Amino acid sequence: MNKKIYFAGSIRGGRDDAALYREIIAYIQNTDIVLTEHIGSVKLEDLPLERAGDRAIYAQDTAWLRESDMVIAECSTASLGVGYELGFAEAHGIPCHVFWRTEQHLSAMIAGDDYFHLHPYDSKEHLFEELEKTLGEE
Ligand code: 6K6
Repeated sequence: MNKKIYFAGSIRGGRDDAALYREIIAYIQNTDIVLTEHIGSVKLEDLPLERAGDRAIYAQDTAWLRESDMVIAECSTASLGVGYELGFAEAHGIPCHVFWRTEQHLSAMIAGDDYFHLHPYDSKEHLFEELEKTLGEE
């Protein structure tokens, strides 16, 4: 309960799954704190961090990563930023849970790294079941 969760999802990698990110964020917020609620936002250009520029985004996100208890990444839409965040979190010893739809191809650099807890899913119901178990674990 009340863990600080860094939710990671694609932004410049593509926003096709933005609505799914919003649902995942809302689900996590039933029990825990999401540091990165903006990942589900609709209009990125309206948000203060995007206007602040890339250095400010990097500084804020790495600070949030350092203070997080767990990273939950939705990787169905490939994203350089999410891959970087997972590597950063591993280097800092933060538990990382990676979710992706089985019809997508997860990068071998994530799928082949035993540090990551992998959660392939084939339906939304399956995704939320896995998420519930994950949030109850630590
Ligand atoms: C505001 C609302 C949504 O986006 C913004 C401004 N841009 C970013 N703000 C915060 N974090 C960002 C932003 N752009 C990328 N990131 C971080 O990288 C997020 O934590 C995502 O998990 C990840 C996405 O990377 P790309 O390569 O898909 O952009």
